[in-house]
Amino acid sequence: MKIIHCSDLHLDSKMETNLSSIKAKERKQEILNTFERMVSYAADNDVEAIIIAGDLFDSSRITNSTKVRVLNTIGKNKKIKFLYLCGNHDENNFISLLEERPSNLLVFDKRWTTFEVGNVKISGITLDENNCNAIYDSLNLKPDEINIVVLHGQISSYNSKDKAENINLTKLKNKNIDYLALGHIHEFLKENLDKRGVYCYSGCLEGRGFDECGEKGFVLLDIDEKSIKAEFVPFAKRQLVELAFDITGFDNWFDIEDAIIEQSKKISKDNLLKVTLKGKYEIKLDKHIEMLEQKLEKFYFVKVKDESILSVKPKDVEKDISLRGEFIRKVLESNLTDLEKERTILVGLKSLLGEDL
Ligand SMILES: [Mn+2]
Repeated sequence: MKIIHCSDLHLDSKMETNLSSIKAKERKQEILNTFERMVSYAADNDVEAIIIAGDLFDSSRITNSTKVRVLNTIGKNKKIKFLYLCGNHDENNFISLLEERPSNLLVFDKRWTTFEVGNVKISGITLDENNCNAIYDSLNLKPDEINIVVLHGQISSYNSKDKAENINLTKLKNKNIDYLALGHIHEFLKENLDKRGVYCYSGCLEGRGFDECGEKGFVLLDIDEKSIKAEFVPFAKRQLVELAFDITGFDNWFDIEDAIIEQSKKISKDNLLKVTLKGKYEIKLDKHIEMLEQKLEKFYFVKVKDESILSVKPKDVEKDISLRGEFIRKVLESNLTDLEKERTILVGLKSLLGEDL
């Protein structure tokens, strides 16, 4: 029997951090499309249940069109049970405002609730300040059953007092859990919980910002009479990719561009790309960041971030008796940070040369 574990879809996210408003709208639709595509995958592959481990929506404000599409998708796939646990972003408004809930949309609440799917018992609880310390003692799972537990929060191994979003892994050991389906962290992670079970974050379905780089998708659980096999399925329409490039030792900008363009060839143009320049460069290197961005325009989105640092050593200018040399020596001797020294020298030199700042 098959079950999907997903989480952190954050439907209706604004997506405006990097993108133009047109692309932000498009990306917003794509996240919803990926949710629908996942449900089609489930229908085509005889998946019996989809566990949504929180943060289906980004905030309590949900547009009507998104609500209608989600409800339609659930409603027209009656063979699939949707087991939904609210996350810290959901605020329960989706469920509480529904006039009629599709019969296959099953919702966990603030007490332990257990749903049966085939031979599997799936238990979950929405954490809050009142229940977060008591959930461990009140969880009783039978050793001879296959048990999945659903939670949304940050794992920790210690008992932190009142933080409702903390999940104490130590206290979940030896509780007869076979698979702990987690939401909250946007990256896939699967580790052993104890001798019997594993804990797993599915990660989000689509990355939104460059803090969510790499493959995104869901976890497919394949369950027989005794055990659960869990496999990550990459499913995102687009990935966010960061390409770090060290420019140390280059004295020609065009060589840097060529090398970056060469490296970018292995990245699909459907992805969002961030190129980060690292390392140190010398004053004679003339950088053309915007030109590089234009040359990488085939990507769905591209930005070049310059984190490289100007390297001017005192000995480079010790014999320079011009105003320029005197200026650089003064800056290098100052108490400024390396980054501030770099900026000051660049601005100062441009000004000495009479260029626009
Ligand atoms: Mn989330």
